[in-house]
Amino acid sequence: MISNPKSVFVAVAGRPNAGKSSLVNYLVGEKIAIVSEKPQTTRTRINGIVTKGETQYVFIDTPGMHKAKTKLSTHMLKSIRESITDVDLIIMMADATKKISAIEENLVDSLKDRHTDVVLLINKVDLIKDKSELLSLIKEYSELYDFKEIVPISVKKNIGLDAIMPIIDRYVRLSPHYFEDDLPTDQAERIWLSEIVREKILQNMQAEIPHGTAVYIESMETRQRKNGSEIVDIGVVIVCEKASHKGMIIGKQGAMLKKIGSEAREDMQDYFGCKVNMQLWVKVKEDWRNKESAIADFGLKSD
Ligand SMILES: Nc1nc2c(ncn2[C@@H]2O[C@H](COP(=O)(O)OP(=O)(O)OP(=O)(O)O)[C@@H](O)[C@H]2O)c(=O)[nH]1
Ligand SMILES: [Mg+2]
Repeated sequence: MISNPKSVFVAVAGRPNAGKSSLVNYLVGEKIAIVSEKPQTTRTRINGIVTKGETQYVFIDTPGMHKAKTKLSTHMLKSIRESITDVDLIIMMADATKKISAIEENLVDSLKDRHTDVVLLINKVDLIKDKSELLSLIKEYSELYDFKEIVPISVKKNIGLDAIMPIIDRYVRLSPHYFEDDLPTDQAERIWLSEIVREKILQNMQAEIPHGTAVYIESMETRQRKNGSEIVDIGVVIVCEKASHKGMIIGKQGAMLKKIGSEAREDMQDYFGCKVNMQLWVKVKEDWRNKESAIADFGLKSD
Protein backbone atom coordinates (compact mmCIF):
# COMPACT_ATOMS: atom_id res chain seq x y z
CA MET A 1 0.00 0.00 0.00
CA ILE A 2 1.21 3.49 -0.85
CA SER A 3 0.67 5.78 2.15
CA ASN A 4 0.69 9.15 0.36
CA PRO A 5 -0.34 8.59 -3.23
CA LYS A 6 0.37 11.50 -5.55
CA SER A 7 -0.40 12.19 -9.15
CA VAL A 8 0.06 14.72 -11.90
CA PHE A 9 -1.81 15.10 -15.18
CA VAL A 10 0.11 16.70 -18.04
CA ALA A 11 -1.48 17.38 -21.43
CA VAL A 12 0.73 17.79 -24.51
CA ALA A 13 -0.78 19.98 -27.24
CA GLY A 14 0.48 21.77 -30.32
CA ARG A 15 0.60 21.83 -34.10
CA PRO A 16 0.48 18.58 -36.09
CA ASN A 17 3.88 16.93 -36.55
CA ALA A 18 5.62 18.91 -33.75
CA GLY A 19 6.70 15.67 -32.03
CA LYS A 20 4.04 15.37 -29.30
CA SER A 21 3.67 11.60 -29.57
CA SER A 22 7.45 11.18 -29.77
CA LEU A 23 7.74 13.14 -26.51
CA VAL A 24 5.03 11.14 -24.73
CA ASN A 25 6.65 7.87 -25.83
CA TYR A 26 9.97 9.16 -24.48
CA LEU A 27 8.47 10.23 -21.14
CA VAL A 28 6.63 6.93 -20.74
CA GLY A 29 9.71 4.95 -21.77
CA GLU A 30 7.64 2.78 -24.08
CA LYS A 31 5.94 3.27 -27.41
CA ILE A 32 2.27 3.84 -26.70
CA ALA A 33 1.47 6.28 -29.53
CA ILE A 34 2.27 5.88 -33.20
CA VAL A 35 4.63 8.36 -34.87
CA SER A 36 5.01 9.34 -38.51
CA GLU A 37 6.47 12.11 -40.60
CA LYS A 38 2.93 13.02 -41.73
CA PRO A 39 0.81 15.62 -39.91
CA GLN A 40 -2.35 14.44 -38.17
CA THR A 41 -1.02 11.08 -37.19
CA THR A 42 -2.67 11.06 -33.75
CA ARG A 43 -6.47 11.03 -33.85
CA THR A 44 -7.57 10.60 -30.26
CA ARG A 45 -6.44 11.42 -26.75
CA ILE A 46 -3.96 8.80 -25.53
CA ASN A 47 -2.91 8.47 -21.91
CA GLY A 48 0.67 7.48 -21.18
CA ILE A 49 1.19 6.36 -17.58
CA VAL A 50 4.31 6.10 -15.45
CA THR A 51 4.31 5.27 -11.74
CA LYS A 52 7.47 6.07 -9.79
CA GLY A 53 7.31 5.40 -6.06
CA GLU A 54 4.27 7.21 -4.69
CA THR A 55 3.68 9.29 -7.79
CA GLN A 56 1.67 8.47 -10.86
CA TYR A 57 2.44 10.63 -13.91
CA VAL A 58 -0.23 10.78 -16.60
CA PHE A 59 0.91 12.23 -19.93
CA ILE A 60 -1.91 12.98 -22.33
CA ASP A 61 -1.00 12.89 -26.01
CA THR A 62 -3.43 14.81 -28.21
CA PRO A 63 -4.08 15.24 -31.94
CA GLY A 64 -2.32 18.18 -33.59
CA MET A 65 -4.30 21.45 -33.76
CA HIS A 66 -5.67 22.03 -37.26
CA LYS A 67 -8.68 23.47 -39.06
CA ALA A 68 -11.72 21.20 -38.95
CA LYS A 69 -12.56 19.97 -42.43
CA THR A 70 -14.48 16.79 -41.63
CA LYS A 71 -16.61 15.50 -38.78
CA LEU A 72 -13.62 13.41 -37.76
CA SER A 73 -11.49 16.57 -37.36
CA THR A 74 -14.24 18.12 -35.27
CA HIS A 75 -13.94 15.14 -32.91
CA MET A 76 -10.15 15.44 -32.92
CA LEU A 77 -10.36 19.13 -31.96
CA LYS A 78 -12.90 18.37 -29.25
CA SER A 79 -10.56 15.79 -27.79
CA ILE A 80 -7.80 18.43 -27.57
CA ARG A 81 -10.12 20.80 -25.70
CA GLU A 82 -11.18 18.04 -23.32
CA SER A 83 -7.58 16.97 -22.76
CA ILE A 84 -6.38 20.40 -21.68
CA THR A 85 -9.25 20.76 -19.22
CA ASP A 86 -8.63 19.77 -15.60
CA VAL A 87 -4.95 18.96 -15.95
CA ASP A 88 -2.19 20.13 -13.63
CA LEU A 89 0.10 21.33 -16.40
CA ILE A 90 -0.12 21.92 -20.13
CA ILE A 91 2.91 21.35 -22.30
CA MET A 92 2.62 23.27 -25.52
CA MET A 93 4.86 21.81 -28.16
CA ALA A 94 6.25 23.99 -30.92
CA ASP A 95 8.32 23.10 -33.94
CA ALA A 96 11.61 25.03 -34.10
CA THR A 97 11.56 24.90 -37.89
CA LYS A 98 8.16 26.64 -38.13
CA LYS A 99 7.26 30.27 -37.56
CA ILE A 100 4.48 31.13 -35.11
CA SER A 101 1.23 30.69 -37.02
CA ALA A 102 -2.54 30.92 -36.53
CA ILE A 103 -2.36 27.43 -35.00
CA GLU A 104 -0.18 28.58 -32.11
CA GLU A 105 -2.16 31.80 -31.73
CA ASN A 106 -5.46 29.90 -31.52
CA LEU A 107 -4.04 27.40 -29.07
CA VAL A 108 -2.71 30.15 -26.83
CA ASP A 109 -6.09 31.90 -27.01
CA SER A 110 -7.82 28.77 -25.82
CA LEU A 111 -5.33 28.49 -22.92
CA LYS A 112 -5.73 32.05 -21.67
CA ASP A 113 -8.69 31.64 -19.33
CA ARG A 114 -7.87 28.21 -18.02
CA HIS A 115 -5.62 29.25 -15.13
CA THR A 116 -3.43 26.25 -15.84
CA ASP A 117 0.31 26.79 -16.15
CA VAL A 118 1.72 26.27 -19.62
CA VAL A 119 5.30 25.23 -20.40
CA LEU A 120 6.54 25.63 -23.95
CA LEU A 121 8.85 23.03 -25.43
CA ILE A 122 10.38 24.04 -28.75
CA ASN A 123 11.21 20.72 -30.40
CA LYS A 124 13.46 19.75 -33.33
CA VAL A 125 16.26 22.17 -32.43
CA ASP A 126 18.62 19.63 -34.00
CA LEU A 127 17.41 20.99 -37.36
CA ILE A 128 18.38 24.59 -36.53
CA LYS A 129 21.95 25.36 -37.46
CA ASP A 130 21.80 29.11 -36.78
CA LYS A 131 21.44 29.64 -33.02
CA SER A 132 20.34 33.29 -33.45
CA GLU A 133 17.28 32.02 -35.35
CA LEU A 134 16.34 29.95 -32.32
CA LEU A 135 16.91 32.86 -29.95
CA SER A 136 14.59 35.10 -31.93
CA LEU A 137 11.92 32.36 -32.04
CA ILE A 138 12.17 32.03 -28.23
CA LYS A 139 11.74 35.79 -27.94
CA GLU A 140 8.67 35.77 -30.20
CA TYR A 141 7.09 32.98 -28.16
CA SER A 142 7.80 34.78 -24.90
CA GLU A 143 5.88 37.76 -26.29
CA LEU A 144 2.99 35.53 -27.40
CA TYR A 145 2.14 34.14 -23.94
CA ASP A 146 3.27 34.08 -20.35
CA PHE A 147 4.81 30.60 -20.48
CA LYS A 148 6.14 29.33 -17.14
CA GLU A 149 9.20 28.02 -18.96
CA ILE A 150 10.45 27.88 -22.52
CA VAL A 151 12.76 24.93 -23.17
CA PRO A 152 14.41 24.19 -26.53
CA ILE A 153 14.63 20.42 -27.02
CA SER A 154 15.13 17.65 -29.52
CA VAL A 155 13.31 14.43 -28.74
CA LYS A 156 15.10 12.74 -31.61
CA LYS A 157 18.62 13.80 -30.65
CA ASN A 158 18.05 13.80 -26.87
CA ILE A 159 18.75 17.50 -26.38
CA GLY A 160 17.35 19.34 -23.34
CA LEU A 161 15.13 16.44 -22.27
CA ASP A 162 16.58 16.18 -18.74
CA ALA A 163 14.98 19.54 -17.94
CA ILE A 164 11.41 18.27 -18.45
CA MET A 165 10.74 15.94 -15.50
CA PRO A 166 12.01 18.39 -12.83
CA ILE A 167 9.51 20.94 -14.19
CA ILE A 168 6.66 18.40 -14.11
CA ASP A 169 7.61 17.36 -10.57
CA ARG A 170 6.66 20.85 -9.37
CA TYR A 171 3.03 20.09 -10.26
CA VAL A 172 2.71 16.75 -8.46
CA ARG A 173 -0.05 16.78 -5.84
CA LEU A 174 -1.55 14.45 -3.26
CA SER A 175 -4.23 12.40 -4.99
CA PRO A 176 -5.14 8.77 -5.55
CA HIS A 177 -3.75 6.96 -8.58
CA TYR A 178 -6.37 6.91 -11.30
CA PHE A 179 -4.82 4.10 -13.36
CA GLU A 180 -3.24 0.72 -12.70
CA ASP A 181 0.35 1.23 -11.61
CA ASP A 182 2.00 -1.28 -13.92
CA LEU A 183 0.43 -0.42 -17.29
CA PRO A 184 2.03 2.21 -19.58
CA THR A 185 -1.36 3.14 -21.09
CA ASP A 186 -5.06 2.57 -20.60
CA GLN A 187 -5.48 2.20 -24.35
CA ALA A 188 -7.27 -1.05 -25.21
CA GLU A 189 -5.03 -3.71 -26.74
CA ARG A 190 -7.12 -3.97 -29.91
CA ILE A 191 -6.85 -0.22 -30.44
CA TRP A 192 -3.07 -0.36 -30.08
CA LEU A 193 -2.85 -3.25 -32.58
CA SER A 194 -4.95 -1.32 -35.09
CA GLU A 195 -2.76 1.75 -34.56
CA ILE A 196 0.32 -0.31 -35.45
CA VAL A 197 -1.27 -1.09 -38.82
CA ARG A 198 -2.27 2.56 -39.34
CA GLU A 199 1.32 3.62 -38.62
CA LYS A 200 2.58 1.37 -41.41
CA ILE A 201 0.01 2.83 -43.80
CA LEU A 202 1.13 6.35 -42.82
CA GLN A 203 4.77 5.43 -43.28
CA ASN A 204 4.32 3.75 -46.65
CA MET A 205 1.68 5.76 -48.48
CA GLN A 206 0.94 9.30 -49.68
CA ALA A 207 -0.84 11.41 -47.05
CA GLU A 208 -4.22 11.58 -48.80
CA ILE A 209 -4.69 7.82 -48.40
CA PRO A 210 -3.77 7.33 -44.72
CA HIS A 211 -5.79 10.38 -43.73
CA GLY A 212 -8.88 8.68 -45.13
CA THR A 213 -8.07 5.34 -43.55
CA ALA A 214 -9.32 3.67 -40.39
CA VAL A 215 -8.24 0.30 -39.06
CA TYR A 216 -10.00 -2.12 -36.76
CA ILE A 217 -9.31 -5.60 -35.42
CA GLU A 218 -12.06 -7.98 -36.45
CA SER A 219 -10.83 -11.10 -34.70
CA MET A 220 -8.04 -12.16 -32.39
CA GLU A 221 -7.28 -15.57 -30.95
CA THR A 222 -4.28 -17.25 -29.38
CA ARG A 223 -3.67 -20.92 -30.12
CA GLN A 224 -0.98 -23.52 -29.45
CA ARG A 225 1.10 -24.71 -32.36
CA LYS A 226 2.11 -28.35 -32.79
CA ASN A 227 5.54 -27.56 -31.36
CA GLY A 228 3.90 -26.21 -28.19
CA SER A 229 4.62 -22.53 -28.84
CA GLU A 230 1.85 -19.95 -29.05
CA ILE A 231 0.64 -18.07 -32.10
CA VAL A 232 -1.84 -15.20 -32.30
CA ASP A 233 -4.27 -15.15 -35.24
CA ILE A 234 -5.39 -11.60 -36.00
CA GLY A 235 -7.93 -10.44 -38.57
CA VAL A 236 -7.47 -6.78 -39.49
CA VAL A 237 -9.76 -4.60 -41.58
CA ILE A 238 -8.47 -1.46 -43.28
CA VAL A 239 -11.28 0.89 -44.21
CA CYS A 240 -10.69 3.52 -46.90
CA GLU A 241 -12.83 6.23 -48.44
CA LYS A 242 -12.74 5.41 -52.13
CA ALA A 243 -12.52 2.38 -54.39
CA SER A 244 -9.46 3.96 -56.06
CA HIS A 245 -7.74 4.11 -52.64
CA LYS A 246 -8.48 0.45 -52.08
CA GLY A 247 -6.53 -0.40 -55.22
CA MET A 248 -3.58 1.67 -54.05
CA ILE A 249 -3.55 0.16 -50.56
CA ILE A 250 -3.51 -3.32 -52.10
CA GLY A 251 -0.90 -2.25 -54.65
CA LYS A 252 0.47 -4.03 -57.71
CA GLN A 253 -0.05 -7.77 -57.20
CA GLY A 254 -0.79 -7.04 -53.55
CA ALA A 255 2.71 -5.67 -52.92
CA MET A 256 1.70 -2.67 -50.80
CA LEU A 257 -0.67 -4.63 -48.58
CA LYS A 258 2.00 -7.27 -48.15
CA LYS A 259 4.55 -4.66 -47.04
CA ILE A 260 2.13 -3.01 -44.60
CA GLY A 261 1.19 -6.46 -43.27
CA SER A 262 4.72 -7.73 -42.77
CA GLU A 263 5.92 -4.53 -41.05
CA ALA A 264 2.88 -4.54 -38.75
CA ARG A 265 3.29 -8.24 -38.03
CA GLU A 266 6.88 -7.71 -36.90
CA ASP A 267 5.86 -5.02 -34.42
CA MET A 268 3.01 -7.19 -33.16
CA GLN A 269 5.35 -10.16 -32.68
CA ASP A 270 7.61 -7.93 -30.58
CA TYR A 271 4.57 -6.79 -28.61
CA PHE A 272 3.22 -10.32 -27.95
CA GLY A 273 6.60 -12.05 -27.77
CA CYS A 274 5.31 -14.82 -30.02
CA LYS A 275 4.41 -15.51 -33.64
CA VAL A 276 1.55 -13.61 -35.22
CA ASN A 277 -0.50 -14.75 -38.18
CA MET A 278 -2.25 -11.75 -39.69
CA GLN A 279 -5.03 -11.58 -42.26
CA LEU A 280 -5.70 -8.18 -43.80
CA TRP A 281 -8.82 -7.04 -45.61
CA VAL A 282 -9.45 -3.70 -47.32
CA LYS A 283 -12.99 -2.32 -47.37
CA VAL A 284 -14.44 0.88 -48.81
CA LYS A 285 -16.79 3.10 -46.82
CA GLU A 286 -17.48 6.23 -48.85
CA ASP A 287 -16.81 9.48 -47.02
CA TRP A 288 -16.73 7.77 -43.61
CA ARG A 289 -14.91 10.72 -42.02
CA ASN A 290 -18.18 12.65 -42.28
CA LYS A 291 -20.36 9.88 -40.86
CA GLU A 292 -20.90 9.98 -37.10
CA SER A 293 -21.83 6.28 -36.90
CA ALA A 294 -18.62 5.22 -38.67
CA ILE A 295 -16.51 7.55 -36.51
CA ALA A 296 -18.06 5.95 -33.43
CA ASP A 297 -17.62 2.41 -34.79
CA PHE A 298 -13.91 3.02 -35.35
CA GLY A 299 -13.45 4.32 -31.80
CA LEU A 300 -12.68 7.86 -32.95
CA LYS A 301 -15.48 9.71 -31.25
CA SER A 302 -14.40 12.19 -28.58
CA ASP A 303 -16.42 11.66 -25.43
N1 LIG B 1 14.45 16.22 -36.61
C1 LIG B 1 13.63 15.89 -35.62
N2 LIG B 1 12.51 15.20 -35.88
C2 LIG B 1 11.70 14.88 -34.85
C3 LIG B 1 11.97 15.26 -33.52
N3 LIG B 1 10.97 14.81 -32.73
C4 LIG B 1 10.10 14.18 -33.54
N4 LIG B 1 10.53 14.21 -34.82
C5 LIG B 1 9.89 13.63 -36.02
O1 LIG B 1 8.76 14.44 -36.34
C6 LIG B 1 7.73 13.64 -36.94
C7 LIG B 1 6.42 13.84 -36.19
O2 LIG B 1 6.52 13.26 -34.90
P1 LIG B 1 5.22 12.87 -34.07
O3 LIG B 1 5.68 12.51 -32.70
O4 LIG B 1 4.38 11.88 -34.81
O5 LIG B 1 4.47 14.29 -34.06
P2 LIG B 1 3.05 14.67 -33.44
O6 LIG B 1 3.17 16.04 -32.88
O7 LIG B 1 2.59 13.62 -32.51
O8 LIG B 1 2.16 14.71 -34.75
P3 LIG B 1 0.53 14.57 -34.86
O9 LIG B 1 0.11 13.33 -34.15
O10 LIG B 1 0.33 14.47 -36.33
O11 LIG B 1 -0.05 15.82 -34.30
C8 LIG B 1 8.24 12.21 -36.90
O12 LIG B 1 8.79 11.90 -38.16
C9 LIG B 1 9.30 12.25 -35.81
O13 LIG B 1 10.30 11.25 -35.98
C10 LIG B 1 13.19 15.98 -33.27
O14 LIG B 1 13.54 16.34 -32.15
N5 LIG B 1 13.95 16.28 -34.36
MG1 LIG C 1 0.92 12.44 -32.53
